[in-house]
Amino acid sequence: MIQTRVSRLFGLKYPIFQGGMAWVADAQLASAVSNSGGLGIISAMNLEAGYLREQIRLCREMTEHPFGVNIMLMSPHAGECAQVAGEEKVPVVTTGAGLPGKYIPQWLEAGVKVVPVVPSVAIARRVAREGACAVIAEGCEAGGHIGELTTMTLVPQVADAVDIPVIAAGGIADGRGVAAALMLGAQGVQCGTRFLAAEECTIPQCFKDKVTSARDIDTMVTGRRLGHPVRALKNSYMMEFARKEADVNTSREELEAFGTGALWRAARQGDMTTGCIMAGQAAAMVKETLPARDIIRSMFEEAERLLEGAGQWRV
Ligand code: TUI
Repeated sequence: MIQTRVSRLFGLKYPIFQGGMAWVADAQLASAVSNSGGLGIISAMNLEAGYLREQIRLCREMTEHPFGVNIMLMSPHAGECAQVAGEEKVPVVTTGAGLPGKYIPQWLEAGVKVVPVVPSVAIARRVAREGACAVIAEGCEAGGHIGELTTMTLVPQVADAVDIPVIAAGGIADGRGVAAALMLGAQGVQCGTRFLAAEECTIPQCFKDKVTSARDIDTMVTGRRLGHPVRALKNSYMMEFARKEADVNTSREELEAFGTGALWRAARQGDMTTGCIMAGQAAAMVKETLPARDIIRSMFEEAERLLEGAGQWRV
């Protein structure tokens, strides 16, 4: 068994977090991952706090294991969601798309473990100083809102820079990725794209089919001009976004409006043409839909075999 500082700190059988994907990561997926020995995470998305409270309570009915909540800091409702996470005393809060500093004291006060996603060494150092108990170092192979650095370069630098445990994210979808992440100095992994194709994931089948049929070069990044780049599968929507973004006559407001509701259309309405099918580069490594339990077990069995053999490698 691969036991690490991350599995011990969060009380997990396997040191794996499920990414807090907006419009995807609900109580059903989170409880399935937590019941399988990982840390399931509910996304607060950009909705009001009532939705989050309801999902937290639903999740508690479906699992006795620890789970977490992801607060997307760009949400206009981040403040009220941060408060609900504290009031409900969720075991773990992860944050994304911003700096969580102003919320950390209230979470620590409530006994919540804080684990921000960090795209750089400087931000990792900053949140460690502010009270985070671990960080998720996410490379730009990931889906959704991303930073600039790759997992391969970010993880070892963050591991050298902070004393708290590091969880690697971005591009990890199998046991080779888990083993590599541990070799880079991480003590755990976070996977988003792999869980898009979990049986318990409630997105439409057509979204899962897009993931399992994706090739290596099927994702693209748009939104750099807005300061929040987003990786998703190539489709008409993403091509049109790229065209508008390159056109100097497209205003910032128009571009932002074009982004609004696009992920919801793909993930909840099954709109594969004018929706934004957010997924990471690891989509090409996801071949089949499986129960969360089988995804996690096979990843860690493979990683264990690889790490056992690592000492005998010769070039
Ligand atoms: O947050 C994510 N991934 C997301 S959020 C999301 S919802 C969305 N929808 C449409 C447009 C934009 C977002 C979809 N995917 N991942 C975690 C993550 N956090 N990646 C990068 C960061 C990050 C970036 C900058 C964390 C901190 C940070 O601080 C610097 C700053 O300037 O805020």
